[in-house]
Amino acid sequence: MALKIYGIAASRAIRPLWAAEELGLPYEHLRWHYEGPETREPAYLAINPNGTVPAIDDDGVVLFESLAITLHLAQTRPAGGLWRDSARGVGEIYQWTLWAASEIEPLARQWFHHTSFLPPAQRVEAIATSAIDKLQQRLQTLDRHLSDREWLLGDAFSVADLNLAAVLQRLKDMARSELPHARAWHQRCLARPAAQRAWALRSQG
Ligand SMILES: N[C@@H](CCC(=O)N[C@@H](CS)C(=O)NCC(=O)O)C(=O)O
Repeated sequence: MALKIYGIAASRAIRPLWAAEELGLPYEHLRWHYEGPETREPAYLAINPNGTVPAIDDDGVVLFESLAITLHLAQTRPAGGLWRDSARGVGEIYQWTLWAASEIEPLARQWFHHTSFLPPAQRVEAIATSAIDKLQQRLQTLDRHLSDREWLLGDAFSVADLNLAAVLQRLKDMARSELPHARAWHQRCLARPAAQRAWALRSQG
């Protein structure tokens, strides 16, 4: 098959899986766990030297970094509707994707690790509290932006929505205020049939 997606769905591999489902792409899903053993083998390290998931091999284009992968899939299949052909549209796709990666994901990760993921003895409450507090101001920014539009770029779903919604997958648990527009947008994103199909893969490992 032309497109291979490496990594179990219960990982950041959900992002390329969701993108592939949105675009209607046939793909081979290599359900490898981020703890190994396959991702520790030289054959996988030649694909992703970080040893992390996800990675893809798109007919010879080999990439790691989940959000770079979704951008690549969207851009190379413009008929799929996730990309834009205007300078403004492309700029906004990068803006929201980099905002997700740099302003949201590190804080969301700190909060999740220090409330749930790490063994209790390794959790530091002060790190979780500081992260969740900083996130609130950014979530308010998102809520204001979405107050007069359905999707990040306006009236149609794009890869920017996919990327930010996936990074904010625990939005409901992270929000400390009403955030009506952000919550409604997040529900719209996750209710999409392609998102549902991708998330269903998580129960299959
Ligand atoms: N920034 C990378 C992070 C990749 C990453 O850390 N993936 C986790 C799974 S969600 C992983 O493979 N962890 C295993 C490890 O760090 O060894 C991306 O977005 O693709």
